[in-house]
Amino acid sequence: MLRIAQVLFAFYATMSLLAAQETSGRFAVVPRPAHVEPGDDEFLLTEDSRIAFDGSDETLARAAAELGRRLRQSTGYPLNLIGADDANDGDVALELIVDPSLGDEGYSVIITDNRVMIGANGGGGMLYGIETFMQLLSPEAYSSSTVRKDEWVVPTGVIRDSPRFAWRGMHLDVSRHFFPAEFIYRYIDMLAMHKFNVFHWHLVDDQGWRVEIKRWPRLTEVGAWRVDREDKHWNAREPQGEGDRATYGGYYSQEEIRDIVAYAAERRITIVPEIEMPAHVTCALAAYPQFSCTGGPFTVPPGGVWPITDIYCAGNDSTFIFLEEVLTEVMDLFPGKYIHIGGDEATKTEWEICEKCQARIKDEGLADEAELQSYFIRRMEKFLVSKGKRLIGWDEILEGGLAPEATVMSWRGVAGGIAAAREGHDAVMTPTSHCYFDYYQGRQELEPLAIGGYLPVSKVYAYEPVPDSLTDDEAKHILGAQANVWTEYIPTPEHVQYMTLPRMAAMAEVVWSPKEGKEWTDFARRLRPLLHRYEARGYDYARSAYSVDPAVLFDSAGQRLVVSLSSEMGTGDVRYTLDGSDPSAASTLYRKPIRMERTATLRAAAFSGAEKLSGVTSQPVFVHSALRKSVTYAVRPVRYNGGGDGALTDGIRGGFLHADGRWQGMQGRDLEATVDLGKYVQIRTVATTHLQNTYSWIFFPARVEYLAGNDTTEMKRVAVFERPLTDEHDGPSIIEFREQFKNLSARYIRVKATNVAVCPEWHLGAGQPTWVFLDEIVVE
Ligand code: TNX
Repeated sequence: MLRIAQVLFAFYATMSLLAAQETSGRFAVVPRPAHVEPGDDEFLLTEDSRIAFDGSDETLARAAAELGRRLRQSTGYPLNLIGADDANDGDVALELIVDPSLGDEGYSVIITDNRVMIGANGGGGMLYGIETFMQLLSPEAYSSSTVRKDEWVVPTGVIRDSPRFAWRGMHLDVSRHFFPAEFIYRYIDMLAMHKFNVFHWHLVDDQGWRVEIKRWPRLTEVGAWRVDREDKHWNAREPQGEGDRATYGGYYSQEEIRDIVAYAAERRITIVPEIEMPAHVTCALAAYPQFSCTGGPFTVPPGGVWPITDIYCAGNDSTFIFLEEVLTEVMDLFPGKYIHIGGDEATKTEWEICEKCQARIKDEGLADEAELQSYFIRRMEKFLVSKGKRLIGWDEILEGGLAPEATVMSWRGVAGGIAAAREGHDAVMTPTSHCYFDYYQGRQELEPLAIGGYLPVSKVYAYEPVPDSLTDDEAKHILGAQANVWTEYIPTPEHVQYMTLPRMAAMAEVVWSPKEGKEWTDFARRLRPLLHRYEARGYDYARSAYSVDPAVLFDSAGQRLVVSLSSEMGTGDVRYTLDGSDPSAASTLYRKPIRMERTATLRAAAFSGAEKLSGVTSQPVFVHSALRKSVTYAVRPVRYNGGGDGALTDGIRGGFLHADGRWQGMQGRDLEATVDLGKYVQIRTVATTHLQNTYSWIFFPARVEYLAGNDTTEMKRVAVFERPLTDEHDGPSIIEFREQFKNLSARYIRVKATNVAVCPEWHLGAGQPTWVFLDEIVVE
């Protein structure tokens, strides 16, 4: 205690004011610490460095062992453990201090030119202090094999740090795809590295039951296995048929779970298990159909199920006895305070016609099925509370009235969290808009198939968990935030890492670091060494934040299209080509917006020296006669009308993402657009593009016609294209129609795209209206 105070005094006295104003200066710690005072000297960790601590304290002994283990691994130095009083120049000292302002999880790291001191009130803070110290070394400190160096340089300075929120969560869905126990350990390491303290383990969903329950063995014997349709798109997987063997899946034994829980606890991570109810449980009903309203039979679905109508029967008392027995074993495995009971997305059509459910509604004086769900959750809460636990559930548990002590996880936006906090309930924020790591993190054409959406790392970073509309008292109920990793489209551990890193780092900063001083460019700068730490650990991670985003703009002064290039990271050299070739380290360096003189495809990537940091972004730009000419529609598109009225003649075509803000789409009817070229001109070519993505009910047009004329009332058909209807699902694909003319002059060009009109027999939406899409009418 005394020693730290003395050093601190000396240190502050010599520190320059300028350095103090710097936020994170020479330190590249993620999440950003609350207070950083950079020095201007360095400490050298060498072969002679030792770890000093008071050996009679068990917390310190454990922390010292952990720090020693980690440092030995990468440096190869002996790092002997010594008593606190033997500490000398060049050593790293761990000390328990008494500093209420740091709380249970806070710590300080003080580095002078001859000593490192990590101080905390207890074990939690000490672990975080060690993690921070590790990040002050070069990234190879995270390597599991020895990196030979004579010395490891650590910048001097003082860090005092404690977290902003108590709930710093990461979730993982192991039902949609199962990941073996060894990956769960790795995932916990990833969380620990980012100072998360909650692992929300989504153990149950329709597609697989993943936790061994001894009293109800068929939950895993049957419920953990499904027919293997991994070769098909998630939403195009046929249910298990007669004679199909359910071979795909897996589960965690109770023994494995106990070991994982202990491993997490050593890293100060509490596991919150999620046992879904009353919906998202087809796997449980496949094992025990007696707990459904209909009695089944059911099979474990190998892919998407929507809507979810096969749910637990709420009228049957044995359902509750079953669930209580399941939860009893779950509570025995997971010592944490919270049990997550799901509660989301229950379609209650079976309850509406189930005699037992209706009898329950009557007997309990409930108004409707929404209140029956509320009854269900309250009943489970009573049970959990009687065992000293707390219930947490998705925001649907607000419907029909919230159980008395429940905590709400707000996912459908933030309204659920706000409502809960106003009612005096705790809430954890996890809105899809900022927290869904199953969404795309970069340009779709450069990313592996994902569920949809767009959540780049900078948007995660921008998230603020406490809504403005809450009073200070209400805001106290916002425990923190969490990112969710749903795995419908994430089949492997490597892919989980790719989807979570580095977005997890941004979320870590949202929940750990102070709101003040948040700045994207500062984070982006600290992200680079973090990515090198990922490499040292052997983690797969996404470089999507480096990829180049083009913005095509019309320069009205110069009357031409210009393209400006940027990336989220804003670092690295952007290089590009206009001849269709792949950019290399020798290609033109981007300095200022590029003027487009003619139709070309701009291809760009980020480089650091000779190393290519990103994928190649392709942006075709069309410089043609209809550019910026006015367009009128027979019926104006409404929902998909990206770019407004000028979008069909803005020089840019829509891409694979139907909601990319470029496409014009029409549902259930044809799309007809007419371009006014302004004067009578000779026309050599007309071309249009169209999108198909049957999963989103978008089909290529059945027929496309081009008409030309000098007057909109008298137009002549000049080209026709027919397109057979696809007889199977087709993900995002784009088709171009193009017609060349020898002798055509006109002022108006009309494009008529005939909609398929209704989804075919084989489609989930059979008989429902389809979309037809069109972008850029190119006229040359
Ligand atoms: C909604 S979030 C779900 C999950 C899906 C997820 C996909 C929530 C409570 N329910 O079942 O996996 O969307 O993004």
